Amino acid sequence: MSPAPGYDAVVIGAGFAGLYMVYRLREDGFRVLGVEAGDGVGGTWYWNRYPGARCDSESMYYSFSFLPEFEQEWPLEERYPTQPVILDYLRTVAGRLDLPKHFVFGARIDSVRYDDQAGWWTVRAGDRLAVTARYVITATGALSASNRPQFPGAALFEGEQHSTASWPAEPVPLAGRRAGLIGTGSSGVQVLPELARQAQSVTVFQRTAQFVTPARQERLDPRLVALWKANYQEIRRRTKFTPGGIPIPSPLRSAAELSAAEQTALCEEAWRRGGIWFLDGTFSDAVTSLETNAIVASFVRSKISEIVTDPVVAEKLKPWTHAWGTKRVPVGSDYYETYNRPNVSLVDLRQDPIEEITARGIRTRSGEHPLDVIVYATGFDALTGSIERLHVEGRNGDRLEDAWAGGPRTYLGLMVPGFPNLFTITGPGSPGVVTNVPVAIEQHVEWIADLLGHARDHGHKTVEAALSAADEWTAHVQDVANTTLYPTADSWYMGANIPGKPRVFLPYIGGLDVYRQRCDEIAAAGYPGFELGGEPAAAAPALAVTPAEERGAAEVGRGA
Ligand code: NA7
Repeated sequence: MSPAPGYDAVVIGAGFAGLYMVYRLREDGFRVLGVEAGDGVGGTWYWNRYPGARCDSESMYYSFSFLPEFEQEWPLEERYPTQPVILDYLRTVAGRLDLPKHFVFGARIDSVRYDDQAGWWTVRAGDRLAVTARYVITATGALSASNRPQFPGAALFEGEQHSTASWPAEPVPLAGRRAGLIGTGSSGVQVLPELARQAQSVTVFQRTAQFVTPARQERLDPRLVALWKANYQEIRRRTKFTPGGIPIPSPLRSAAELSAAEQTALCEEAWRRGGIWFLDGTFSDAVTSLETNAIVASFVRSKISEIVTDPVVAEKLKPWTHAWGTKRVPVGSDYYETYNRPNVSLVDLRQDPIEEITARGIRTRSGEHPLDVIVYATGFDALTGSIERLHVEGRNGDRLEDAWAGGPRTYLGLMVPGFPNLFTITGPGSPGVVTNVPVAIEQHVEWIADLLGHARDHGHKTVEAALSAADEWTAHVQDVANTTLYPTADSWYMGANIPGKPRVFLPYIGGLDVYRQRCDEIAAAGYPGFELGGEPAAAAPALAVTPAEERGAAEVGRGA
């Protein structure tokens, strides 16, 4: 018998992607181990448990589509699901599918190495776990490697410091305390109103003003939910063939086709409906035409003036540094309104930058702001960070960080040349983060599982992206982005939020529908652009395990 790795596949992460990948591969008869850094399932929704955390996608779309019976049972109560609701959903799904027993929890992977001779990977989490597997699938989330800027003096601060991206499980006491909030992206926009409600005062340290869209959170009408559930399968079917994973009609007309009064009426109506209706529902050319973009931007600025009573604060909140939509647009509840509270103040870091953190607070150029709690809502090393932090070494010991030093190069966002049998769900070059993410995840998972089934059926031991295919796809990702205004902004889409990160457009914005079709065509044609083959050559230990892993492996039943 030829030597075999311990598992067919190791899946890293237990969010939407990891749970479904483990489930699907097990259904297909593969021996799979899931590994997760957190103590439980949930991924993003496990870590981002700050007050006010919720999803920007509406409840009826933000779930798995492969559980038709369960989706009838699961209650849909609010327009946008909150973090506790989504975490409960994922825990319930995991429990129903009996998935936790196939995971090792509390194990943060810090080394993923390919053995050229054996043709398999060794995956380690410190001294907690070491396993071998033919395939490694990263389900680590595109927005999970958090970015916490190191301000001078931070270690001296005598109060508490927390990141929204790894918020404590227990509530952080805020009553009677002075909070400082750094960052006004989606997380900062969500947490601010909650901080303001609970804390004695909040000082917001804003580096870039944002175009925030009102969420219009509300209880869902049970009659609407019933209608929804009666038609769920058809809605799901349609959802799969939309660019963004949400079946709302795309605007057909450019701003130029409308009179000024019609433009304003359209913006007003989209603003009234909130959320996706404003993000994707105004003009067909909102992120491709500078003129149209200026109309939308100017409309949002006018709303800021209407809502924020202090004109000086309103001016500071108006974005002028980037085109509307080119940085991820936060969807907020009472965000601008919160600046009308007497306990909220705003520091514009472009005028008054942070110089240091002191024992008592944050010192900006104009003076010290005394604080008891500092909240960092400073974002993520998006798309590449969570994969690079695994310290992946592929063929010949080549490091992924080196392969991506000039920017990530992938085929379909799913594979990297030189890293055989490694798959990256929602990796750079995937449309994931510019869609309703679970819909993209399901596409990726199903497509990867089909490819692994194909490889097994045809006796292939390795699957690898061809260099030429990856180069072509990577160039295509940039070409599509360059037809829009997106690359003009300093955004995490461009890697601009991380000092030293190469400036390339990271996600694929050609649309999930177009992407899906391309993937389907590739599968139907026998996977051109992928090299299939490579019989593993030499003997290697069947399973490399540390004592801790023996316990872990016993816990998970070795995926059998
Ligand atoms: P974002 O959207 O990257 O926002 C991070 C915020 O933190 C943003 O306002 C940044 O300003 C600010 N930031 C980052 N570094 C600093 C430093 N050094 N000093 C001051 N301010 C800083 O992350 P979120 O967590 O809000 O949202 C991420 C995604 O998660 C979101 O888009 C959804 O898809 C879910 P900047 O704009 O870079 O000037």
